[in-house]
Amino acid sequence: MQSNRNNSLDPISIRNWRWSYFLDKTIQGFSNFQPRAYPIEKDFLFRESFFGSSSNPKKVILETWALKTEKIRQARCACLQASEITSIMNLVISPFHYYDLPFFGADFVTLPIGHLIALDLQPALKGDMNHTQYALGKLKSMHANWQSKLPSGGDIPSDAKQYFSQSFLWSRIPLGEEGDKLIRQVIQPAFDDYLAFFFDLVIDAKRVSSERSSDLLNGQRKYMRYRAEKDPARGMLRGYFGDLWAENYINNILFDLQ
Ligand code: DBV
Repeated sequence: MQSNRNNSLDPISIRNWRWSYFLDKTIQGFSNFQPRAYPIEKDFLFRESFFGSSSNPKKVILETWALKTEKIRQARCACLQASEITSIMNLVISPFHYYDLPFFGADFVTLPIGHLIALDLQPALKGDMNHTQYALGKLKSMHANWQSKLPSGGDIPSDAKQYFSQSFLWSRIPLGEEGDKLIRQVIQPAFDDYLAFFFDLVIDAKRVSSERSSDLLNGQRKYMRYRAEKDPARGMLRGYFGDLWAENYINNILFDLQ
């Protein structure tokens, strides 16, 4: 199927993609920040493939939305729908390193086993109090409120812990009506809270010294390298779209600051 997506700001058109509410809110939020398209080749803006048995092939579609602004180096969203169940939104907003800002990360994943929800303002410099103070106060109480209404996400890889703040909203939710209700009544307002809080940080952010910028750049690169190396979707992306394309997508589009 031919794609009508020519640049990264063109709307996503995946039928029955379950996470459209969240991307719509993100697009709305950025409309006040003079967004510009982010340079992405057509081959990564839209990709379609088939999997399963040849007698009953199932379709998988992946579309990439992205933008940049004065203070945001790259905001990008990998939007994937495979057949009826598997539906993924992987959103990362990366500020320029000359602003003392965290990443905004949302990994919303629906698989036949259930929904996985990872939402956080992720530190570029976890050990630096000046950098991580954003995760205290208001964000911490937001986290306490919403996390208390959700089942826990369970353990995460120990070497991943350094890339999450103490306000990391993490949950594994069952499929079905109960799960849909939790997404509507908890995940949607939680996302709105976290995103609004992030945009407030962006509005207030002032350029930092070149010395501070290089510390932040090192921290950002370490985060991007970790995520590119340990991407939990690597196997899935390789299975659907081939090793070469998947590695290109992960290293040169999704986590392109290494
Ligand atoms: N995760 C990605 C990208 C995805 C994606 C680019 C395009 O970084 C999907 C898709 N995440 C995805 C899938 C799974 C997870 C799991 C398909 C399920 C894998 C499976 O169970 O088979 C947050 N995502 C996870 C997990 C975490 C996150 C903690 C569970 C642990 C795991 O399976 O590794 N955000 C994600 C993450 C980091 C982050 C791993 C690391 C710093 O910032």
